[in-house]
Amino acid sequence: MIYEVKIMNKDELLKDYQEIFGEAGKDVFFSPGRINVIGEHTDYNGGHVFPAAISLGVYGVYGPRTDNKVRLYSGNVDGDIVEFDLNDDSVEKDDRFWANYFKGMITYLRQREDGEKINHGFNLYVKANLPSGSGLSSSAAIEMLMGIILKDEFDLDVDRPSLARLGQKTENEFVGLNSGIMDQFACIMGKKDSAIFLDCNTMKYEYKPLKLGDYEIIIMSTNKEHTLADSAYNDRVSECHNALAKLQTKLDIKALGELDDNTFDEYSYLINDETELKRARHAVSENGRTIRATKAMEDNDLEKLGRLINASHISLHYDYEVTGKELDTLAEAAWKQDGVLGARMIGGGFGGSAIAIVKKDEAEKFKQNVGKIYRDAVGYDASFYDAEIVDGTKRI
Ligand code: GAF
Repeated sequence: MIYEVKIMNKDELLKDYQEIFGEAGKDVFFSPGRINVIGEHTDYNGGHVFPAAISLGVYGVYGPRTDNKVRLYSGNVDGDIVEFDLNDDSVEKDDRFWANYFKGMITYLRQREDGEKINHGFNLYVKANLPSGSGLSSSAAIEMLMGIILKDEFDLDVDRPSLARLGQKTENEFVGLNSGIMDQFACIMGKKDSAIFLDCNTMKYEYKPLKLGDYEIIIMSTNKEHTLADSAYNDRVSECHNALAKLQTKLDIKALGELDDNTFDEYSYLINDETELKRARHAVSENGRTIRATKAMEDNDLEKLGRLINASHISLHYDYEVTGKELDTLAEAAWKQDGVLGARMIGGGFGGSAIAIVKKDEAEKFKQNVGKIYRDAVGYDASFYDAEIVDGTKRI
């Protein structure tokens, strides 16, 4: 299955809003999903990441209300309007779980110093061209959509990195996923045709133009949702924290991301648990690869970039054990095709998506060949997207 990315039209979205809420909407916003060139499961380990915002994401149409009700309607989920009071910070436990990403952001923004500026309710129509559970950060896109809408409409004094932090807090404390900062940061700080080289230890970042010459990035979705992987994700976070605590008995470090491969090697004897050792080894080696890959791209050494991307997948398979049959099938099929520099899984893993860097004139053949190998091995279709690299969450 090969998907055209459907860029939605503002008038169409305003018309939908009018039909749902029976009045005219005020403003329209777009919040992108993300890919990650390299640097997986490094963010919560204080390492580097290299993500970019994409033209697949979530649209939102906002309209103010005079009461305290928040009324949400999703154009992608079958169901009624989700309604709650602005002051209600309870966590939904029903099938409208997606509403929690909005609720978390509202709750935490209202708790800030100028939070009382959010003094009336609103209607919000959301429509995504990004499939949920595709590993392209639909949840972070929603959180940042809500963040920018509240900042703009209520004139809040909050900067974009702080909104990213509140999105992470929503995941960690409201939803229960102990994720890092990468997804929210990529969605809200994205820049057209650039990736963000972010040090998650210091939060220093630099935009690097994605200079791929004759090559392009193809997104490959397994069409296997990764939502059930939340507990396995949290296990990985704890295993890394345990490994870090063991290293801290001899090393003065705050995060695994502070270690290079050699120092890790010398002190790895302290990690007396095989699983924790493998997890930490991935976190440290992936951080090194991310720094080297970014440099390789700056130096126009695309073949080296591709090899490091492949090595990332291998490490995520053997040491981090988050790939699975679907993602391995896509990466391994991609590696065998003509004109491919590199391919790997992205995001949390266990399903979701992978990327490949492919020569533009081989792209169509690539999708046909990899699509067939995947269908034969897995029994259903993968999807391929040609997304563009775009700016972060904004009013359109
Ligand atoms: C998920 C998380 F939300 C991110 O914080 C990051 O850890 C990623 O998995 C793995 O790199 O997308």
